[in-house]
Amino acid sequence: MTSQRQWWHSSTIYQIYPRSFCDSGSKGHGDIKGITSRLDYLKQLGIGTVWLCPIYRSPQIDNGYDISDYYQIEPAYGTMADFDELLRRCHSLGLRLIMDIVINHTSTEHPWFQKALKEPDSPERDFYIWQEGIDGKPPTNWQSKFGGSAWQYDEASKQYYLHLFAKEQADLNWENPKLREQVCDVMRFWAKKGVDGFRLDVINLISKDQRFPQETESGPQQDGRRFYTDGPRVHEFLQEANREVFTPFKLMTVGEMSSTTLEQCQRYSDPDSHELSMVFNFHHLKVDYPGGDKWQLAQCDLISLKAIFAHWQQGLHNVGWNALFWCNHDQPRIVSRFGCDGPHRVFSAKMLGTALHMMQGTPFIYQGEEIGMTNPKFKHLEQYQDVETHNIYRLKQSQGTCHQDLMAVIGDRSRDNSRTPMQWDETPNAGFTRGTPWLDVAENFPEINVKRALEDPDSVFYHYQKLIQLRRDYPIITEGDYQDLCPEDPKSWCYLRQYQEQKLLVINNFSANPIDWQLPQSLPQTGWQLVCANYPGSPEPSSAMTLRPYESLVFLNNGEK
Ligand code: TEU
Repeated sequence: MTSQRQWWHSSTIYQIYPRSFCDSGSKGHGDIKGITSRLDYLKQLGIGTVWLCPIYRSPQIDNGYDISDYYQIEPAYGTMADFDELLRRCHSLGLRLIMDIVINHTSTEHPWFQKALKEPDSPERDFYIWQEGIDGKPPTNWQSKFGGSAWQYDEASKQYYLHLFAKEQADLNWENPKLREQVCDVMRFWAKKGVDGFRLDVINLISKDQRFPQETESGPQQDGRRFYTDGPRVHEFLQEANREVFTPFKLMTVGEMSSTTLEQCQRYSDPDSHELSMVFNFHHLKVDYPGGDKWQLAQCDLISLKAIFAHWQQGLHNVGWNALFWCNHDQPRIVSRFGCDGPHRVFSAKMLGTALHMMQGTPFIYQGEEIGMTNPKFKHLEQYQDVETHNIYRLKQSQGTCHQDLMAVIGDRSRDNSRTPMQWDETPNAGFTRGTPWLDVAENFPEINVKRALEDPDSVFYHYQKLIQLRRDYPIITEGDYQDLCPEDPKSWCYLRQYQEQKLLVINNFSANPIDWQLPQSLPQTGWQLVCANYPGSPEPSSAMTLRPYESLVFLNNGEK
């Protein structure tokens, strides 16, 4: 890699899910004006960049990941003037703004798809992926990520179109150069407005194997994905987009990579490849999926989690660039998942933040994570709104799983766990809206909310603020290498970062019990300075220490003799 540091190497990014962030009125869902009204709060947290989930016009089947017009703002969220004002306010506060762009598919309400459907001879027909069925069955046995076949039959033309997600999200045909031009035009439009970059939705799925083979293997991950994940022309397509848009407009880009590999991500994010700035991968968020199945319950396997981070930290060091994240709008809340959302909530939320933020990469904070928001533990199926949750419920129920078991697994795994409204204060609806919220607010909002967090110097908020500041203050966090000090320990996660003469030691107790811990003989026994902790009065590291439940300690050693 040609190492040249860019602003995003040391920036921390905050993800906003507009529907659930802040309603400036009484509509019941968030809007752009609501976001603008909260920028001072984000500035106080210390983040450098905002990632805005889709705010384009959309029928909202998948909350905006089904775009019907890339050039318009969704009216429910406001107007283009509201967006321009948001961007201006971000920049005037010294915050950057990156947009989420969904270009693997469009809504079936997009005029391109409507034309493709109604005028099969139009050029737009080939903007999508159409195939003949085989003996009255879909062209392949590929499965949609949201359950069921990935193909939808069109009676009029007697052909099927591909949808890797909901049937209302038709996959675009990137083989068509005219379509690629249109996509570049869309990105150029937003770049010209002055946005600072893009988060590219499922970008490693854009190139499909044109032979459209059948899946012949079985298992939860054997759903046809190997024929379109990191597909044959994906690097070529990204290099083209980079040449046309990303480089000319100096954009930062983060690609969402579904079921990818380290080798692929080295290519995507190596500056010499001229593709993307960085990558999200999800391997660390599958350590509680038994056999790769999201819809089966299991605990976090810490040994596997550490092995995955070591693989990615070392594999991208001096090669490409990682995005670091625990949470997003598709994942359950991390404190409920790998921490404790009961008595140890605050300690475990801080520990998880520290474990992640002290690694190499660009950290992403998902709204509410910085105050330790939890899964809502909904009791009724009707409380869930997510298209995936309802599809899976229907599918599993038809296969014989009982309601109670389904509610347990959805309670842990539904994407709505992270989509409940942001908890601002203790007033009705947590201060999120003056109307009826589109998704219920978690019942714990009187205790867990921004107002209380800001009043409490020991809150998760101030710990995250500190983590963000440490990244600014200590280049070792951005630059250092990574070594796991106890990969086989099932309860603690301790790693060492080294940069020039400096060492950063990060010690985390991942359990609710005290554990003994020893400073390895191979490390200096003195000279450690505490830079971050989640309990008061923390000692120097030593050969015999007891770590308290979910304790987390970070020490710096400047290597002075
Ligand atoms: O998600 C891609 C994706 O594959 C997952 O995170 C997905 O939600 C999960 O595998 C389902 O179990 C992106 C967006 O982040 C998500 O919100 C969209 O629904 C999806 O793409 C389609 O655009």
